[in-house]
Amino acid sequence: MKIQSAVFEVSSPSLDLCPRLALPEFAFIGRSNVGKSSLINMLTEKQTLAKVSDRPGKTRLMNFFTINRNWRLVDLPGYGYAHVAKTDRADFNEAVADYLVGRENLVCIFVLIDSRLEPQAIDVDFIGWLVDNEIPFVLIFTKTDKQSRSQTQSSIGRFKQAVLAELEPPPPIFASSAKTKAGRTDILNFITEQLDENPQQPGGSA
Ligand SMILES: Nc1nc2c(ncn2[C@@H]2O[C@H](COP(=O)(O)OP(=O)(O)OP(=O)(O)O)[C@@H](O)[C@H]2O)c(=O)[nH]1
Ligand SMILES: [Mg+2]
Repeated sequence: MKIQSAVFEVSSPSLDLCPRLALPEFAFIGRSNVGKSSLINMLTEKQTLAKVSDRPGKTRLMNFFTINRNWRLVDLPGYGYAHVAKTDRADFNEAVADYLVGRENLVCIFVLIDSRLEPQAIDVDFIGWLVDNEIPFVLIFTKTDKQSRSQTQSSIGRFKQAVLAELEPPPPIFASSAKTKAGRTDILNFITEQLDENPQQPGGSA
């Protein structure tokens, strides 16, 4: 897919203030600093579209970006940072939980995982929360430029074994680097397939 336009639309603190439902949405979530905003900039090839920072907790609101005028990327606040609400299993922003459970035009949730780390409790808990709520997701292992390809592959292997072994069907998995653009084509192709299966609702409401 060619990205012809990528435009910031709105930031929202809560589900009821999110933009109208008309366009299919693809949301990015993961631990603070895992690289969500950087990945959005890499996919759109607009380095200043989403705000990137070394300081964890940069993204505090749900940020909506309209792509090619007919679908959206959504940059969600990271979990594992201050100002979060406790749920049974996970520790993250309450508005994000409302969005993930209740957003009707949400096509796909990309959960970002740092490819360099052993499975982290916070990610395992978050994935457990998605599974408990029967919310499908896709995994993207980030920052692969920081290590060798074989280190990334063994890290993904350990994650599959420790966290995903009982998941049926297993989630799709991608590996990415905002620096080298690794994963860009695969992720955009996946989004294209999903858009074909979930076309824009003509005159979508709300
Ligand atoms: N080398 C390298 N650095 C990356 C990559 N992705 C992100 N970073 C760096 O990691 C830091 C955090 O990136 P962000 O994109 O702001 O992370 P985030 O997940 O949006 O963080 P929050 O908004 O705080 O939740 C920044 O210093 C980025 O430059 C990557 O693929 N490779
Ligand atoms: Mg961010």
